[in-house]
Amino acid sequence: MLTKETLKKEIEEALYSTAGKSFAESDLTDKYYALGNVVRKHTGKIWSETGKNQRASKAKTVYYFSMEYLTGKFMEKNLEYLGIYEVVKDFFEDHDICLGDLFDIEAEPGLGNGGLGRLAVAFLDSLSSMSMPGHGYGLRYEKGLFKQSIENGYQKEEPQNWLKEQNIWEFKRPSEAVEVRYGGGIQVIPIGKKFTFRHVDYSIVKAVPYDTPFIGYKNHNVNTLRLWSAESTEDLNLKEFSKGNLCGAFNKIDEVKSICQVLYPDDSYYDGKRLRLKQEYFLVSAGVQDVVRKSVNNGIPLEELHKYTAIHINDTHPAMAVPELMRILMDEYYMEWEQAWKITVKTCAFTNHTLLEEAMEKWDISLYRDLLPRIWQITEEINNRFLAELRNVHRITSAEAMDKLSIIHQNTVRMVNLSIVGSHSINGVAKLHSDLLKERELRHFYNIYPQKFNNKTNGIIHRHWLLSANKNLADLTEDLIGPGFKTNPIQMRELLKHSNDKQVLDRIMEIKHENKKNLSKYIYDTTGIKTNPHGIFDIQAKRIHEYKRQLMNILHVMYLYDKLKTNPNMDMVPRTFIFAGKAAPGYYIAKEIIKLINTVARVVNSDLTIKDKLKIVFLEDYSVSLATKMIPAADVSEQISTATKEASGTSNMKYMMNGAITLATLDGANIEIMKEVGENNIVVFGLKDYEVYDFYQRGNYDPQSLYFGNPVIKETIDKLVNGYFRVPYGEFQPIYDSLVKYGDRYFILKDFESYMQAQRKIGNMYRNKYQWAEMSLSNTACSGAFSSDYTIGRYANEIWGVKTLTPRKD
Ligand code: 26Y
Repeated sequence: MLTKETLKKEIEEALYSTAGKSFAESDLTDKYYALGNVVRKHTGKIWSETGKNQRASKAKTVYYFSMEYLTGKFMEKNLEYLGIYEVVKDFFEDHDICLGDLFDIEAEPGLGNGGLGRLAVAFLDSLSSMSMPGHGYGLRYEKGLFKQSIENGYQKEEPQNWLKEQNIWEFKRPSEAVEVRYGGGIQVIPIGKKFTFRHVDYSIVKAVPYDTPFIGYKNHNVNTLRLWSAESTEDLNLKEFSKGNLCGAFNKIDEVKSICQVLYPDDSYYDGKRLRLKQEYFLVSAGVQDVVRKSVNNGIPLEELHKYTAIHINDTHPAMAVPELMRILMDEYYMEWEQAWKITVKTCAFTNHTLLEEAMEKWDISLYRDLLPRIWQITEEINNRFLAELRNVHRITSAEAMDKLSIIHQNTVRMVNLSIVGSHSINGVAKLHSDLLKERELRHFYNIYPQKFNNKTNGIIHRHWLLSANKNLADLTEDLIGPGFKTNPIQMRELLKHSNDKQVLDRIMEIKHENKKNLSKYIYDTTGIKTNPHGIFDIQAKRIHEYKRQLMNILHVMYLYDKLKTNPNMDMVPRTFIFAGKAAPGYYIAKEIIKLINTVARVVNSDLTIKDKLKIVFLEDYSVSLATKMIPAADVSEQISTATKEASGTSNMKYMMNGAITLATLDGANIEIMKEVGENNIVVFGLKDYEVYDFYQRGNYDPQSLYFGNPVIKETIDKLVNGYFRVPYGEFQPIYDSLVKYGDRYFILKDFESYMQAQRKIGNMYRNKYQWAEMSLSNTACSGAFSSDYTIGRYANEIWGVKTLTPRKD
């Protein structure tokens, strides 16, 4: 137990060593670093003990490979998970310092785009909190996802320089650096009747690991997130330098450094860039080399690697882990192909996160071969043997099937195919998504490898989204059902016993109101917009993408505004529609949608005639921290993607946990949310998956007939182009065209009527306070099933074969 007195001493000592100042002399930033040092010290011993325990037990360990990690800030979480939050808070309060102000100093690492990166962090959190041996590998991007600002309604991007100040959570480990090789050629060297392959004339990039401790929740366990950074092996090119060519002397270094310069900001459009391929191989090669080295050092026989080690491939981005592991086993440990292949497939597992065709990675052979000649050779051989297996074992004769299955196709390497062939497990991220993989998108693979396919519905960190983000709701829950739900969140169902208790329902509404007031203040401070916390807070915060249909949301707001204009005394619950999210910098229509939201917001928010019944807010620079402020304040959670397009969604689960009512299409995990909470506690609308596929198949979707046939739709859509919003001529023409001229790919017009109806239903339900509060309580109560602890339990059991390892204290 850390007492306040000991803490005081530790902070004072840390201040002397990190800032050379006494407590009285130090400023807030000094104190933040000193506190960080204290946390590092308390973490260090547990970290070392966890490592020793894991190595000594030789317990099976999973290595999670991901190009993205959206960690959020660490200080608050680390204090909570170490169990020292209260004493630290107490100590600083004694000095009139609010912990929140200290937390604000930390830069947030935005090393991910959205759902996939946040899920990776949830998994590390759960692995560590359940004392399972599991560690992450990723890249230490110098610049995370760009910082978004809104200027004149448009998105502006700036580099996010999260490493500008010192990052106290990372530990550089130069002695564990490895070499990654690019380019060059392959020599075939005969040895007796066999061959070995020698990679020659390659260039080397040094991969230096930076480790961040991932602390488990009050369980004396600390795992590791290892992020690799690229360094040049030579300081500078001396030849060029001595010739006086200073630029040339630094060229190579710049080229090397570019590998970890920046995270690609696209999460739905694959564009085959050479630097991205370099990044992916950098992660994979450094990581797999590290895994093999650790195994060998720990006395694990490589012939049995799969019994001790699992490698997880988070979407196809790290798919080259398959040929890289083959390369190491064969070229460095002289294993035969057949044996290496068995081990590789048993070691690797793969998660698919999207069905969108345009997000599928397919590398040009020429690029792949030139940059990674040995990986190309191995990939080609994997494919040759796979095609032979299809013919000889699976007796496939259809050219169409062969064509769909082949890893190499029309001068490209299909990374989904490589991942499936090289893994023993392929999972989707929600039931519908996994079913669609089996029945549609990957059915040819399912036909030959049915046993590989499975579902693992995503999950969220309930410790973050409930215990930390909504302390009042967590406290109420604890008062009502005891503390068991904190480590076993399914117990939250016991809240249902209190569904009819008016006192409890009053308290639920009170807590929500408090949260809304806090968000209102944030909105006012950052945008100057006044919002009414007595009305409905309706939130859609996520990446801006056509399939997520922020456009449908804002079109409905335009419709409401029109109704209010015609009838300013219309009896309606005041509503605030809140948006947040980044658009990929090259995604033109998505950026236009941001401009549209801000344009509508400017007109509506300044219109005094509608008496504050409608407000629209776009909060800039969405991040984990901002989500933490927004989600607890939501009454309505907008999860309105076109059916079949959102693989799972995870924010849907976070809102549910915080008692928001989901306004949902039957897509992704929304379907499972409905099953958990019951049809009466969610509002669903829109086309179903099979209806969408039906339209595709028949090719008979006709948005124009809806446009011309439905006056409400026509009048609303026409406002995009008829000068109503006083924007430059043609500004929103592309949006209009996407709906009316180019076929409305995401069925916005088709679903519009039923979306309006669903919104009407929401408005009516909100008028009945106790009915609403009861629904809210049910949502929180039933959300425990979506804790990532359960998801990880299933990955561990059914895919990885990883078990809880009781922590040991030395
Ligand atoms: C290849 C490149 C263009 C690319 C980069 C990032 C492709 C995809 C991504 C990220 C995808 C992503 O975040 N997908 C989301 O994963 C979540 C976690 O499984 C799902 O909940 C969500 O539905 C899905 O869109």
